[in-house]
Formats: sequence, structure tokens, C-alpha cells
Amino acid sequence: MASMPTLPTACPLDCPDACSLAATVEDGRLVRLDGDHRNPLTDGFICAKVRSFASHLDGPERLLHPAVRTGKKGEGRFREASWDEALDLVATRLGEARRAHGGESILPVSYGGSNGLLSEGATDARLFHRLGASRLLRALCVAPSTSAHLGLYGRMPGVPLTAYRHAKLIVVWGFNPSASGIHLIPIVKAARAGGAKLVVVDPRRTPMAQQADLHLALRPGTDLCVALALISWLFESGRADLPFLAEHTTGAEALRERARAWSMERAAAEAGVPVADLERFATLYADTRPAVIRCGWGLERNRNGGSAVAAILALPAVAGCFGVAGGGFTLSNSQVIRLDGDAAAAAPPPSTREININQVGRALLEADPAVRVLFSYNCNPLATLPDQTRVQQGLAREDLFTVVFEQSMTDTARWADVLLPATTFLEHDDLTRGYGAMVAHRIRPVLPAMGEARPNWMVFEALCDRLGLREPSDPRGPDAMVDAILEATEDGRAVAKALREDGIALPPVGAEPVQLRDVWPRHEDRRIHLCPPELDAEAPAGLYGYQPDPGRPDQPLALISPATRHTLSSTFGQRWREPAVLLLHPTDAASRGIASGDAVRVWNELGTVECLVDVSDEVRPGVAVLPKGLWSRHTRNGFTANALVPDRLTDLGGGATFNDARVQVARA
Ligand SMILES: Nc1nc2c(c(=O)[nH]1)N[C@H]1C(S)=C(S)[C@@H](COP(=O)(O)OP(=O)(O)OC[C@H]3O[C@@H](n4cnc5c(=O)[nH]c(N)nc54)[C@H](O)[C@@H]3O)O[C@H]1N2
Ligand SMILES: Nc1nc2c(c(=O)[nH]1)N[C@H]1C(S)=C(S)[C@@H](COP(=O)(O)OP(=O)(O)OC[C@H]3O[C@@H](n4cnc5c(=O)[nH]c(N)nc54)[C@H](O)[C@@H]3O)O[C@H]1N2
Ligand SMILES: [Mo]
Repeated sequence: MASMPTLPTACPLDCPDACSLAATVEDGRLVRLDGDHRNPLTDGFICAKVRSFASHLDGPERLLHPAVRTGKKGEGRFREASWDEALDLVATRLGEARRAHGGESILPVSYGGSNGLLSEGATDARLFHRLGASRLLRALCVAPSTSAHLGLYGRMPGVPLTAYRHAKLIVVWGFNPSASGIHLIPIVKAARAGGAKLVVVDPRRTPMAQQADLHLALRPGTDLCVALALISWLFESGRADLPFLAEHTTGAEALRERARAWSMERAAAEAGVPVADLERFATLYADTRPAVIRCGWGLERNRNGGSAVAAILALPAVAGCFGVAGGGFTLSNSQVIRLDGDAAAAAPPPSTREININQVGRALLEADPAVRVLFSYNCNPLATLPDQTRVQQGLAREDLFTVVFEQSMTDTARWADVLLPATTFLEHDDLTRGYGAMVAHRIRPVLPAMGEARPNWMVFEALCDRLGLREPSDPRGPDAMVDAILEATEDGRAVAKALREDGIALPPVGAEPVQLRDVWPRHEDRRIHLCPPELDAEAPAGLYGYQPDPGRPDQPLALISPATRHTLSSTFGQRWREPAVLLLHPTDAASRGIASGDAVRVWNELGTVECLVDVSDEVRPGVAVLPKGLWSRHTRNGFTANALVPDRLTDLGGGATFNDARVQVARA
């Protein structure tokens, strides 16, 4: 049988790998979605979540028509409306709120969704900036890491994941590729076949940790202690690369001074790991070249997250790992191809108040002037933001008008006053970049929009028009917006032709740039700033200052909520049928008389979650795991890990402290 022709597209979901895809479409229906080989990292294979995208596309929860609430708030009862009626209503309420209470009474909330430059920060920014709405500090994820990366390296591109094949030591630190970026797995495997050693730093025995030569199962939030102990050991044992530090860095002495407090013994005690393991890690790191660190995101989600990432990123500088293929670090590669997304918005941000996305619950209940209109898009706030109880209390306010622009009937959507149906990436245009894979994709629709769903750019453009906020110089429509973005930067101009012709572009610096050979710290002096004053001023305990565990005797367990392969954040949660399971170590279970399969209560002062338990030594003692991305249907009482997550912020960047939840557990 002749194979059916495929259409090229790419996955814009919030994952580092940015798969290039081939869609088989017949009579306007998706027959098959698979990887293609244009992206050298993803090279033809994709995750199960996106392979089965068809069930997200037209599953029972897909929103197909605009709708207006008929039942009580949160009941999820709606009647269908025309786009004209829905947009008129939204525009009227936005206009009224601005007139009566000022633009700041409008709060747009957006985050992961489709990570494209047309879906986010484009016509949406045009609308909300011109309304003078409250600005959202989008610090839900990667904020502390970005602060550290920016402060030390000016966001220098990382080691390409494909170049890990050259490494002889791979350190996977707070990253779980089995869920969050599967394409690293075969590369690590190939490097190991060539003799590379593998170290994994993670409170859980992840599938990658199972294969590791060394697994440091530290307590959550203690990465800073471990990294500083390694730094101090490198300096004090004469293994630091002093000539490199003198030539390419500033602040090395200050870093050395701050690290001195962390002996191997002290760090091992704080992290709850054997000293011998720390010493083995240090020796491997000092002796093996090329050595690369894959710094993930799990370690940033606590009070020490920013300093921890900074200390980890300082390691390759102190040990002298740069300048060779497969040596250095990888954090986010989103800035490898520099594009100016704002060019599509053509609207500078106003100087209105800023609300941290991690404190939306608090803002809905307490902000002055009060939030009157909440506009949620590319986000499922009730499922994914900290302090779920307060987010829900906020959504329940009778005097709040809530617009939810969504693909699916999410937990948040059920609280909407108006629902607007959004297209998926198979149905709309976009321009995206990977933050692991070093590629940009121009996405074009491969399917007609389902039902009456519309792309973000179109809906926000229509609202701008209705509110009289359109300006003649606005780039209109996807092609004009993409052109504006590509023309605004040197990198954009360099990759424009490839994007237009092939739908994919590799970075202008080449596919596999080497750190401190081909790419340099993006500071004016091209040096690594190991102790940047701005970070020092921001961190409550100073940069590299450790803040102790927030646990209390009545909340002795650290609850972490990492990614799983079933969902992408909460996207696809509607397809995950099994009830949520809390992972607990046998010691912690035994002392509470808990066995696998029991129903348990997990609680702290912020809330309670009722779910099932699985007893397993996959997680270290003192730590409980309940995945991120759950929907209310997955637990017995409708609350998820986020109900236990404080809305306190990380030391740098105002980030979320998801893994600083401290809880007690008992049989239900
Ligand atoms: N399938 C799937 N893929 C995804 C996502 C998803 O939800 N599902 N999410 C996407 C998004 S938005 C992001 S940001 C990335 C996240 O990708 P990851 O970097 O993998 O982030 P997490 O899953 O939060 O945590 C990674 C690991 O850190 C560990 N961890 C938790 N606390 C600590 C700590 O204090 N120290 C250390 N060393 N480790 C710790 C966790 O046990 C976990 O194994 O993945 C993206 N890809
Ligand atoms: N407990 C806990 N919670 C966490 C985390 C954790 O580690 N622990 N991790 C956090 C992290 S890393 C992240 S990044 C956040 C992500 O949090 P969110 O940004 O809320 O991400 P999703 O849950 O994927 O929700 C995105 C929504 O956008 C919709 N969407 C997708 N594309 C479009 C589009 O083009 N237009 C419109 N209008 N809608 C679209 C999807 O249907 C989906 O419902 O979650 C955070 N939440
Ligand atoms: Mo994220």
C-alpha cells in the first residue's frame, strides 16, 4: 500500500525537545501523528502523549463553541453562544471594568499552553497593554533558573543535547528525561556504551537514576549545599582551574569564600547522603573530561532554587570543563536563536502594577484595586498554580468576571463566565523555539479548526478591534506577525529563509556550538560573573546563602510534585483515567501504619488532599511524591498537590516553591 503523504509540523508544547512532526491527514481528519527527522535531536521519535493527540483534538472535553455560564459559578453549566455574542460580552466587560475601576482591575493569566510567539506575548499583549491591565510576572517556571543563568552567563547557549555523545561524564541534576524530555535517553545510553559515567542527583530513583554509576538521593532543596561543597573541595584540594578562572571569570574569590562554609561532611549531613558518595562525585567531576551537567528544573522549585542553580552553573567554570565538545552545562536553550516576540505585539508594556502568577489566588482575594476581570488563556490556573484553595476561592467570587480561553473543559474552565474555544497547534499558525533542542519551527495549520475554535492571535485581534485599540502600524494576521518577529533581530533575519522554506531553522551559531569556544557569556566583558551583585542583592540570604528546610515537627515530609509522562503540566489530564497515587518510602509508611493501596489524607495548613498511596523505596525517606498536572477528578476530595503548595517565592526571580510543600500523611 502506498503511504499517504504527510504534512510537516512541530510540537509547540512546553517541553524542551520541540519535536518536528509529520501529520497524516485525510479528508480534514488526523489519521496519524509521528516524528520526522528535521530536528536532529528528536530525529523521528516522539512521546506517547503527542502521538495520541487525536484524542485531545476531538475528545469529549474539547471545547468547540463559545459558551456563556448558565449555572452557578463553578458548576460547569453553560449555553452555546455565537462568537459575536461572546466577543461583544467580553469586550463590554473589559471596557466597563477599565472605565469604572481602572485598567489594573483586569488581570490576564497565561502560561504554558502552546509555547509560540503568536500564541503568547503577541496580540494578547497588544490588547492587555493598551487596556492598561495589571501585568503578570510569568514566574511559574524557570524564573529562578533564568535569573541565575542570566546573572552568571547572560543566558549563554548550553551544550547541545546531541553533543552529550562526546561526554565522558554526564551529570543529570534535577531532571527526569523519562517524563520531561525523552530524547536525551538514547544519547546518554550511547555515551555510556562509549564509556561515559553517569551521575544523577534526584530525591527519587528515576529510571535514569536506576542506570547511574552514582545516584545522590538528596533531600529536596539541598542542592545548594552539595554544589557549594563540590566547589569548595575543588578549590581547597587544588583541583580548581585557576588560570581559567583568572582569564574568563569575575567573582571567583567571593564564590570560594562563600563555599568554604560547606565541607563535604556538613553538606552530606544537610542533604542526607553518604559523605563517601559526595566525595566520589567530586572526584569523578574533577577527573573526567569532557564533563557535562544537564541542569533540570526540579531543583529550582524551592526557597534555595536560584542560588542552587547558580552554584551548579558555577561548577564547570571552577573545574575548567569548557572549550571542548560535550563539556560544560545545559540549562535552557531558548535564547540560542534570539527572536523578538514583542515585534508581533507592537505595544510597549505599560507601567501598571505587576502581579506574580504564583500569587494569583492571593491577588484575586486581596489586591487593591480589586481584580474585576480575570482572563485566562494558555493556562489552567486552578490545576497548576500554588495555593489552589485560594485560587478556587478567588474564582468563586461573584463579583469577578472570568473569561477562559481554552481547548478543553479544564477545572479552571468550569469556573468561567464566558468560555472561548481555542485551536490546537495542528489547527493554527505559530512560530516556536525549543528550550532544549536548538531549533525554531514555523508551524502552519495542517487541519481545519474543529468546531468554531479560533487561534489566540485572531481572538485578541478581534477584541482589540471591538475596543477601538487597533493601531494602523499593527502587523495583522500570522504572516505579517511572523515577518515582524523575524525582521526585528539579526538571528531572526539569519534564519528567516530556512523557516520559510523548510519550516525549521537551526541556530546561526551552528548546530553544535561549544561553550567558550563558539559561544561566550553574553556579558559585555564576555566573562562568567560568578558573584553578580544584582543576584546578591536580590536573594534574601545573599547569593549562595542557604535557607534551611521549612519543615515543622507536625509537617515532617517534603512533598514534591514532578512531571509525569501522562500529562504535560495539566494538558492531557482529561485522558488520564487512574486515580492519583502518593509515593511514600517504606519507613515513612510503616511508622504511620500505611500500606500500598490504602487511602490517605495528605495535609498542611493550606489544604488537604485525599488519594491512594503506593509504598516504594523509589523515593528517599522523608519525601512524598504526588505528580503535577492532576485534575480534580484524580483525587477523592478534588484537591491536588497544588493545594499544599505555599505561595512563597524562590530566592531569585520570584519563582514558585512547588517542592517546598511540607506535609503530614495519615490513613484516611
Ligand atoms: N511528560 C511531561 N513532560 C514535560 C512536562 C510534563 O509535565 N510532563 N513539563 C514540561 C515543563 S513545563 C517543564 S518545566 C519540564 C520540567 O522537567 P524536569 O526538569 O524534569 O522537572 P520536574 O519534573 O519538576 O523535576 C525533575 C526532577 O527533579 C526532582 N527534584 C525535585 N526536587 C528536587 C530537588 O530539590 N533537587 C533535585 N536535585 N531534584 C529534585 C524530581 O524528583 C524530578 O525527578 O518538563 C517539560 N516536559
Ligand atoms: N504542583 C506543581 N504544579 C506545577 C508544577 C510543579 O512542578 N508542581 N510545575 C509548573 C510548571 S513547570 C509549569 S510550566 C506550569 C504550567 O502550567 P499551565 O500553564 O497551566 O500549563 P497547562 O496545565 O499545560 O495548561 C495550559 C492550558 O493551555 C491550553 N492551551 C494550549 N494551547 C493553547 C492555545 O493555543 N490557546 C489557548 N487559549 N489555550 C491553549 C491547554 O489546553 C491547557 O489547558 O505548571 C506548574 N505547576
Ligand atoms: Mo515548566
